[in-house]
Amino acid sequence: SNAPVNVTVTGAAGQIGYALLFRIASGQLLGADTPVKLRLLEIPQGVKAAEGTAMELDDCAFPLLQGIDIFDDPNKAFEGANVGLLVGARPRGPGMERGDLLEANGGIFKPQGEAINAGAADDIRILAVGNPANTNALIAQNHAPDVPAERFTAMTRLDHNRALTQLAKKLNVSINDIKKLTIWGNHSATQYPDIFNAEVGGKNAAQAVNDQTWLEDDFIPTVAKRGAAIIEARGASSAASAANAAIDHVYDWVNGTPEGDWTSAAIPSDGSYGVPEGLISSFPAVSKNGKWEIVQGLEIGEFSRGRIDASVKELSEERDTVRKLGLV
Ligand code: NAX
Repeated sequence: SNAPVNVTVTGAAGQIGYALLFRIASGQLLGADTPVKLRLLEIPQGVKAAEGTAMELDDCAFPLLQGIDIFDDPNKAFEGANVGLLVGARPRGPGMERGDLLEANGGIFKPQGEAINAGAADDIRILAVGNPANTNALIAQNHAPDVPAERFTAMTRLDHNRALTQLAKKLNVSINDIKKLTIWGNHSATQYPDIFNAEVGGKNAAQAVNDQTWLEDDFIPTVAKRGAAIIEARGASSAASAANAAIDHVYDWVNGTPEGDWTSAAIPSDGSYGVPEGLISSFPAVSKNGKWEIVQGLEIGEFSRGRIDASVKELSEERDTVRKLGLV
């Protein structure tokens, strides 16, 4: 008898959308007791495919799914939204510079931010998945001045999950033995997966690995370039794993992270760890009472400092670019 939660998904007809919607409708996004209503946003050319996916969702007869509406207007799609998964984005085309990419995505995330500001529910929570995810989240946030800034987040959970598996394989342990791993910075090739504060079976993970060459030449590039490796192998970019990470991020945000561990989420910086205030940067994060908090007081060694600073510098540059374009 819980009230249904309105979940708006943009880019619903895309490949991540296809991997995501069935899991939301089955209760994995919010929990097995929470009914959901889906609000799908597509561009006009994508509406028919979204209708096809909606037919399949109907055919699953999910007990928790209380409705599906499809829109090509962001103002309608975000009306009453409690959760917004911003998946649809403009991919980098041939010859496109980073500035062009940011500008093209500004054309998507600015009106979506305005629509969120105008019509979303008071408890709206936003996760930007579409790339460049951190800066897209920043653009939307800047056009939703009435929504608390902390409600705008971007996804680095896929990077976090990738790092967990790589570390577990190296140490020949279970995923469940690893705690307190962190992805810092931008969801891009500059991201920094940090094992220096991580634990394996209660011991320090970096000491357990004790192999700086593996760390620098194998682990970090494998995690950071995993997206490209998936494209190379699959002939298409990560979809089911990206959808899975979006589910993990929102589930933890709403339901809380487990005691004695943290996860990684790109959330607005309060200046912690030298990350300029306001940047939506990945941090070690716990969720308590429905809010993300940055884990404080971690020791950052010289190696980590350099890597974090490099990724944060890239985020600052992206912010400068979208400022010049008048998008934030
Ligand atoms: P697809 O191209 O399969 O789907 C994107 C969908 O978005 C399309 O159906 C398109 O019609 C729709 N769309 C475009 N503009 C829209 C708008 N203004 N409003 C609503 N819908 C719109 O891409 P897919 O593989 O699903 O990936 C989606 C995004 O996720 C990409 O930007 C991709 O780079 C990003 N990713 C982010 C990841 C992360 O970890 N943060 C990992 C996976 C993925 O690469």
